[in-house]
Amino acid sequence: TTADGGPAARSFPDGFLWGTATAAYQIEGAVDEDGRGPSIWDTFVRTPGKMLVDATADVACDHYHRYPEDVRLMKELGATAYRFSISWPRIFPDGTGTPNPKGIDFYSRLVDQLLAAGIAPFATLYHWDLPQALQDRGGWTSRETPEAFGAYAAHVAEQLGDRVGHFFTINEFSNLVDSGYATGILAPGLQLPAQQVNQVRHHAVLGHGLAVQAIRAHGRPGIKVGPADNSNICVPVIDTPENVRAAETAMRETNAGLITVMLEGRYTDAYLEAAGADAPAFTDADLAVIGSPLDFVGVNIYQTNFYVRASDDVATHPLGYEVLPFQPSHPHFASWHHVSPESIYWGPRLIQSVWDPAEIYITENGCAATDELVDGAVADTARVMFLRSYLGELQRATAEGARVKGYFHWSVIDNFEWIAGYLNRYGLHHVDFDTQVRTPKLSAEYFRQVTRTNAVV
Ligand code: PNW
Repeated sequence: TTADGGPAARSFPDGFLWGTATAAYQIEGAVDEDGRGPSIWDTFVRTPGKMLVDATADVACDHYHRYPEDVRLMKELGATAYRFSISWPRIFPDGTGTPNPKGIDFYSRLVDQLLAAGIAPFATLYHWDLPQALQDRGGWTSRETPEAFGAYAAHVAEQLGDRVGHFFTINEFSNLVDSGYATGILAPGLQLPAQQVNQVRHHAVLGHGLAVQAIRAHGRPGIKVGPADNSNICVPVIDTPENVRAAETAMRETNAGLITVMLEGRYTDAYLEAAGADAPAFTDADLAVIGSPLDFVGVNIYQTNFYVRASDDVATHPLGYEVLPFQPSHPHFASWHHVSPESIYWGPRLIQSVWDPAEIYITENGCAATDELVDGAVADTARVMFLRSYLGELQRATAEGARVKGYFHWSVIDNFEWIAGYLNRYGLHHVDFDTQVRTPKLSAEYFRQVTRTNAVV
């Protein structure tokens, strides 16, 4: 409490950006319109045995036609920023070659609509929808893909870089790499041996670096760029100086092939040793590109990945940290993640203490719930609880000096949740997928109070 006994200020820094996030394939629909080419997700949803439930995103939220309404919903939330992704196969239907002007037109109209509503556009270049033509030539196993990604980034920066001030390169590197090419649970659904997976990982961070350079070369001066990674969040299970140091080491080493190499420009010794003969082929020139200076770190934070504590048993824990397994009874939301609000405190704090980036954005955070419409309303009390607890932890980070500049809630509307189809709802607004009617949930009202007061309420 404050000196006068009132509630302690739970405000965010002045100018903090409040936004929502989406991805092209999850909301747009219109998969055959205006010259869009097929992506690996169009293929994947039609491949028997891949989806948990039978669904496609051929229509999804029909956002391609309803974007003016969706921008209105964001404005009503009091949002000041919006993170969306650009569909590569709308811009280059074959992945490379001649750009399709109608593809860019859609995003150009969207950006104008956002700016007119006072909402800053933040564009993600790659949220998993690789042009199928590139997959047919090896996808991210081939060096052609990061190179094509750089060329695509250059074109987008030329076309939109006058109005879009912030770009994210790739969304969730480990899902692209490990879920796409190792476990095969996401598109393209492959299960490749370790060396090829490590090569895909290298190509993903190389593509990131090439895109960073392309955006700087082709966008307006001062344009900002960074990743939107789902870095592992390592939490000191009890806050002691030794455990915090252990968690810092765990942040570097459990993310060594991804955010660590992007921020440090080299693979850690432990990463290369663990990979052994399966290490990726790479050059020093690659590492220089991968380590291109960034303006910010964007990180999607839904949960704690590892609870860690210090260990001085070098035989079992040579890196000085021990990972504690989650208890089976640890509470869960309706989909894949644990309830772990401390993740959004420790994530920014440790990213800052380890790498000291100029700025940090929370590029996604949210939770799935069943969210049934009852008498025209959704009383999603679980999501309100989620927001209050996670935002409380984020506020604590900023109050202690973490340079977090904005927060993007996943998502503004229920949408196509990948292999779970339309089962897991993440929206602040409910979508009836038969009628496309959007209805604000109770959490939308809560979010409006947060944006209005710039504080946890
Ligand atoms: C992220 N997992 O995806 C994505 O960036 C979004 O596209 C997605 O809608 C959101 O989180 C909610 O799920 C993930 O199974 C999907 O671990 C699945 C997992 C992780 C992230």
